[in-house]
Amino acid sequence: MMRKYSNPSRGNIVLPVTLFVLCLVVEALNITAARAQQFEPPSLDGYIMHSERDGDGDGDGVNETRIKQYLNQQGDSLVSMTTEGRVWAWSLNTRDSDSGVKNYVIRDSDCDGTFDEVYGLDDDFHVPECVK
Ligand SMILES: [Ca+2]
Ligand SMILES: [Ca+2]
Repeated sequence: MMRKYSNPSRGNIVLPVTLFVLCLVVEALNITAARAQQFEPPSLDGYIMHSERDGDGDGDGVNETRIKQYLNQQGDSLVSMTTEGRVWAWSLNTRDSDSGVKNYVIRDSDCDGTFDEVYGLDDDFHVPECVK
């Protein structure tokens, strides 16, 4: 039995190395999670359709995007952007974004049905290539 523990140094080294590798893996997973974000599309509860128009989502002069605006009683605005039957963005513009829900735009950048990017209302965002 004693021979088994005659050279304990190997075990002492392996454990820290294993912990180090584990830390790297956990770190890599954290980075992956931060990049592949998921945003839930907003609920239309309390909202009614206000207007509908076509817009140019990429600046090429062709209005390829159907833009539907919904309003609730407070005057908060939800806007959906649809191209080729696919909703690729939602934006929320509330009357009181200082104390209430923050305004945002979410975009499905790769047409997989998950909204994976978030923008501010003043940010540039375009119709994704995959819906064109
Ligand atoms: Ca266009
Ligand atoms: Ca996506």
